[in-house]
Amino acid sequence: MLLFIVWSVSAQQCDQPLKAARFDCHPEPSVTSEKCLARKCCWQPQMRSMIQLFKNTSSNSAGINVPSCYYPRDFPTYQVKTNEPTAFGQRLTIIKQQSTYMPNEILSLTVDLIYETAQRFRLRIYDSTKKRFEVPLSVPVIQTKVNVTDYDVSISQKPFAILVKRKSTGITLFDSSVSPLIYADQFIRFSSYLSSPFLYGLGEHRQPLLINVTNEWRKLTFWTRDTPPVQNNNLYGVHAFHINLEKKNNTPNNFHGQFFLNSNAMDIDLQPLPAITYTTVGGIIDLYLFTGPTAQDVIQQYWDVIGKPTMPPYWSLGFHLCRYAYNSIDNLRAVIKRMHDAQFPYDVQWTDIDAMSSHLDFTYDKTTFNGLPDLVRALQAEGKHYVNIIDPGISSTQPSGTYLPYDDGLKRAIFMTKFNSTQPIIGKVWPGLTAFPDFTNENSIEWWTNVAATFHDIIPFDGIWIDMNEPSNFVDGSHVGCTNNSLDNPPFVPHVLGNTLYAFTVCPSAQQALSSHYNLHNMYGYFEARATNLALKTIRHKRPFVLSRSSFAGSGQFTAHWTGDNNSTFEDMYFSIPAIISFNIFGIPNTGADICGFGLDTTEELCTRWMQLGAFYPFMRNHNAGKDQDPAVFSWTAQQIMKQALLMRYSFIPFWYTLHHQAAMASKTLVQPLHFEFPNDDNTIGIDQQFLIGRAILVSPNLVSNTTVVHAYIPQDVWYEFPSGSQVKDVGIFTDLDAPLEKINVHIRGGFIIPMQIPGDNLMMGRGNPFTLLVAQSISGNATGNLFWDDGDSLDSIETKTYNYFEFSCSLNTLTINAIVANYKDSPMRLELVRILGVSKPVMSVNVNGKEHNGFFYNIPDQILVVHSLDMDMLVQSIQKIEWTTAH
Ligand SMILES: *[C@@H]1O[C@H](CO)[C@@H](O)[C@H](O)[C@H]1NC(C)=O
Ligand SMILES: *[C@@H]1O[C@H](CO)[C@@H](O)[C@H](O)[C@H]1NC(C)=O
Ligand SMILES: *[C@@H]1O[C@H](CO)[C@@H](O)[C@H](O)[C@H]1NC(C)=O
Ligand SMILES: *[C@@H]1O[C@H](CO)[C@@H](O)[C@H](O)[C@H]1NC(C)=O
Ligand SMILES: *[C@@H]1O[C@H](CO)[C@@H](O)[C@H](O)[C@H]1NC(C)=O
Ligand SMILES: *[C@@H]1O[C@H](CO)[C@@H](O)[C@H](O)[C@H]1NC(C)=O
Ligand SMILES: *[C@@H]1O[C@H](CO)[C@@H](O)[C@H](O)[C@H]1NC(C)=O
Ligand SMILES: CC(=O)N[C@H]1CO[C@H](CO)[C@@H](O)[C@@H]1O
Repeated sequence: MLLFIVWSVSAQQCDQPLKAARFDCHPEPSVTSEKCLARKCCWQPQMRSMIQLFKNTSSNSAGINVPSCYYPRDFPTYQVKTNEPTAFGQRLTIIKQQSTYMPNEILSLTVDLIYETAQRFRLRIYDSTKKRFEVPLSVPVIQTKVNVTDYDVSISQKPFAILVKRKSTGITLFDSSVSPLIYADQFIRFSSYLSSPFLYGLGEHRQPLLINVTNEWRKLTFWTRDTPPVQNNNLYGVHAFHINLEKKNNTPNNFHGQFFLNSNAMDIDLQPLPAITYTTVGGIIDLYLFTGPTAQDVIQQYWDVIGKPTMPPYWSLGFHLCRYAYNSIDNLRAVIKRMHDAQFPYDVQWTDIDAMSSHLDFTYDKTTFNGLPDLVRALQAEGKHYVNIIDPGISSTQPSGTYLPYDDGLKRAIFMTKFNSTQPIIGKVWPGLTAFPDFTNENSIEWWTNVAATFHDIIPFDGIWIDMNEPSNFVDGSHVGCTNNSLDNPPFVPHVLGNTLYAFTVCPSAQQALSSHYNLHNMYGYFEARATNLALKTIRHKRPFVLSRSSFAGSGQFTAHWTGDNNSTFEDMYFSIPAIISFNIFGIPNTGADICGFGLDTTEELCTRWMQLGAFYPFMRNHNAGKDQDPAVFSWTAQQIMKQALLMRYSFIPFWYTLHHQAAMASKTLVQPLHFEFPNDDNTIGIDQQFLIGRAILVSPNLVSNTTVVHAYIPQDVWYEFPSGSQVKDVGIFTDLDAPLEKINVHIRGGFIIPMQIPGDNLMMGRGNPFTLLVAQSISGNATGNLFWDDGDSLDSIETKTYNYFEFSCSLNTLTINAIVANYKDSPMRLELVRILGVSKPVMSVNVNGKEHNGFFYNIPDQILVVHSLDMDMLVQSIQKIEWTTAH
């Protein structure tokens, strides 16, 4: 019977013995032979493998396996009708003779092949006659093609397919011939070969850094959703971007990237062929290929399209402290006092929704938080900063004339409206019934600025935390549900949590200024972050700090990010590392996780380990909903360890600040995996329990409870242990590093100079403190580094060139300090001490700017030269030198 069914479609056409090459013809749940054969596809039922049953992989995307219903070879698809060269490249029209299985298939399409740069190729496939929704992201528009590219594009006419190869190696980067293109109004599906089964990216999902589909079928869903970050669910953000490793014997490992510029709900399926399949319910096919060849190159090329990250204010690099349910100003005061008494460096105090009056945005509870404005001003007087939370749901039930955010919003008509109506769509969030601002409506910017400014007059907050902006809704769709039109219930629903597009959010049929919520849902957080960033600039005239939970490609231009409502477990601590590395790839490098865990109560051991790790997150915030977990609440011993971690972070801030500058100006990630720096060392593929800050600092945290060693990989290079400065002997191997509770393993890479500063009580208090340099020499005794410095808060320090920029270099026993730009002089920059690692011979004398300097010592066993008592003004705009002579 089974054979009969298979052969009934057409024996030859269904003969695909390579199961990894079968492409799913029925991605909806509960496929049957009848439904499959109705699509004229091949039916061969597959059992879930015993291994999967054994592993009990239960969730909605694990356990996906070989499709039972797959395309026959001759499944109807498009063929090229016309093909002509254009200024930007080539334009084809493709047609299909008959509809297949989805309603409203579009049978005539236009294909643009755009040769944008030598390393960037763009493929657009859209309806030849009717304009369709396109993602409102301002991407570069290229009118004229480049003549020389690193890629070759070829076209298959019949059936239509696109093939892209890397010229230098011949490796296939894209090949859509593997399965038929389906292009219907609400269902677009296409596939391509991958160059290897190794991918990075495709977020936001909780997953290890490396996506390895050597032996695995994987389904990832993209639809922003408020849910605890557990594996296999669609989460808060959408980033349909990945980096694919190209592996071929005897050629160096290259990387390329692929970005699907589409904001509709989608699934991305991966299978071991290896191949990728995109299934989206709207928009057009707008696909970018970036040819790297390094991973950093791919990331730069991607950020050229989506926008570079914002430069954060300097103070936001410090330690942030928050808690849900301080519940009273006395509790809040007690926390601030014990942090102060215990002398922890700390910069930013936050409050959560419990400080609001009845959970109303832009209010505070004048009873339980009586005196909050004064408390904020007192913090600010000490150089600290304050951030408050704002959710998008605006209460719609306050008496008219009493609640400006709603009244003014109604007047300006900036709320999302019900389908085919001018009435706001009403859902339910923390304050009860709420309307949802439409941040794609340009009038919403002025409204948001206006209500935020009014509140800023009461509490002068320094940054805004935008939460719940998936947007989250405690009732599905609205308080009266949704319509049953094709936006709310499309013919195909990706594998979203809750099985409908309106689960825990607003009806997709709701209307926004730019389009339906169906098309814009995934960008809700993006547009809110943009509006909030603009509002803060207008209100404070200073560099904005925004923290957003929901994000989309390009959100890094406006906001930082945290990984949402994790739990206090060692596993959650581990998953924070792949998440932060991935968000660096996504262009939101200023990311962190709730340190010590958000849900469940932490333990002293976990919180100690996590504070050590968190000291190396770009964004460092301890936040939770359980019992108190601020550092000052723990035992004396734990406090000392946490303080060490914080002092370590604060001493590296000049390095971090310079990295932020390079991210904003030159598209460099702050944090990256070992594999990106050591691409030809296969041991590094997928390492995600260790990471690099910039290119120079290797962090290897202990992520396992009750252990005192870390099994870590130290790549082949020169590495020095921090802070001791001794050189690591065993490199290029996995090794057990000593990691008792009081120690986080940190290594400095030879060849780099790290600018550091003596920490103050907070970053503003410490600004004028002396600087130090950590010089980690390479084998040949060389090293380079740089330092960017400005007032830390102005909007235009780059444009007006009101900053300082130094280049440091070390070679031939000489450290050169070159003040390239020295225009910011409001704060002293004195170099006090230099530590040079890897000085292999005893030092006899030291000269500073040609004069003998007696303030030095040489550590023989560890081969470290320390030059102290320098008191060197780095702002003297010239080249300054520190030289040393060694014994022969
Ligand atoms: C590409 O080649 C054409 C013809 O040779 C030339 O006119 C044009 O300037 C070149 N474009 C670029 C960007 O080099
Ligand atoms: C990828 O997966 C395969 C099959 O499960 C496994 O053998 C291999 O070690 C994995 N590779 C990496 C780099 O993790
Ligand atoms: C839109 O609303 C108008 C007036 O209420 C109604 O006549 C019309 O049928 C509605 N259209 C749709 C598509 O629901
Ligand atoms: C929505 O309409 C479809 C088709 O008209 C129907 O099958 C489905 O049951 C309806 N759903 C609801 C919730 O009314
Ligand atoms: C945290 O724990 C709760 C309760 O066990 C669970 O429901 C939730 O999914 C967990 N969250 C994560 C991120 O694992
Ligand atoms: C670690 O050791 C402590 C004390 O022996 C024990 O209570 C705890 O359960 C252990 N933690 C884990 C995760 O095994
Ligand atoms: C080290 O610096 C010297 C002098 O600047 C230069 O000649 C040499 O090429 C450098 N070596 C390396 C490995 O960069
Ligand atoms: C026990 C506990 O606190 N669980 C929480 C874990 O985190 C999720 C997401 O925030 C909460 O919903 C749970 O209540």
